[in-house]
Amino acid sequence: MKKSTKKISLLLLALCTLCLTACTASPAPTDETYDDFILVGFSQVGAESDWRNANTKSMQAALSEENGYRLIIDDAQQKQERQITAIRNFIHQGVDYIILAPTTEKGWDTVLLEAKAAGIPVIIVDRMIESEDDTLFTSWIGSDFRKEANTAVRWMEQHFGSKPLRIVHLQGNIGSSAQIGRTEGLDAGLQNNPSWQLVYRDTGDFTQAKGQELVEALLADGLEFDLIFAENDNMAYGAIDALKNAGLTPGRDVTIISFDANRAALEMVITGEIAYDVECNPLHGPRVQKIIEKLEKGEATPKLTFVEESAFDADTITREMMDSRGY
Ligand code: GZL
Repeated sequence: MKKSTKKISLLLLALCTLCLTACTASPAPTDETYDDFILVGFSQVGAESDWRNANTKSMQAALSEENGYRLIIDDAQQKQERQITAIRNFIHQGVDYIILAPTTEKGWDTVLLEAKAAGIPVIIVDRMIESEDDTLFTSWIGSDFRKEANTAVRWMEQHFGSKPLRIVHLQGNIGSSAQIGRTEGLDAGLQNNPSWQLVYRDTGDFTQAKGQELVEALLADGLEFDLIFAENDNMAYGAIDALKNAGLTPGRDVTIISFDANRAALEMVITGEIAYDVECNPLHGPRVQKIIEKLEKGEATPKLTFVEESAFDADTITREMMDSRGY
């Protein structure tokens, strides 16, 4: 597909900009045409976590005007219905590509069929969608969330073996691939380690505030537990604050396992507040840019691309590692 030579009518654009302005993370285009830009609409989950913000920044850096892109970002505030509206607006605006970071796995067929009918390629990033029809998206880039959880469970087995372990499980957004995969991994661990006991499970929506709220309530109820399995760093931060406010020492009184491996969290691995942090790489921008460049040349692109990920504990982490990662 040639670089977009579309002129977008100002009236239509002004209308779309009005309804997008309320919730876009970056200002929608104003009175310019896009003759020499590739126009990309990005429906982002929200701004719920450090991971998410790093993901957005990575997209903005790669799909920049200097690189020949005009990027419109819609922040869905973790609501699927806002993403569906945003995709319809992008179709109206006649974008060249749609990037979707889906809140949950189900419920995308109708709106992605509309994008397909409009001839707009869709690139899925981060989490996966569940659909019988894999022609609804051109490429997917993301993580293997089940593998991430298996890595965490393996570390727990090595460090706790058959010792009794009372586990509090803070889940992410229910129905998101990250939550599904990380929960499945812990469930397999519980199955294979009869001395481990799940004493509490609820969703903290991947946010620090909710993570703190849940753990504060558990402590107030006098629940006894040895380990918190937090499905992202921000919920782990909230849990750590709750433990400290209750006079407990994370890393000594309670073991914290987390996911994402943001820089702030790795600082807590160094201090021992977080015992083990499994990386979930948010830097999808350059990979999406490469896929669009291939599509612009009419070249084939990989359907699925899993990003490389590692994991960190106090014995393995170094400052050089932290400084080399970019988030
Ligand atoms: C994982 C991503 C999750 C992160 C959370 O790829 O979907 O969403 O683990 C983020 O921090 O909110």
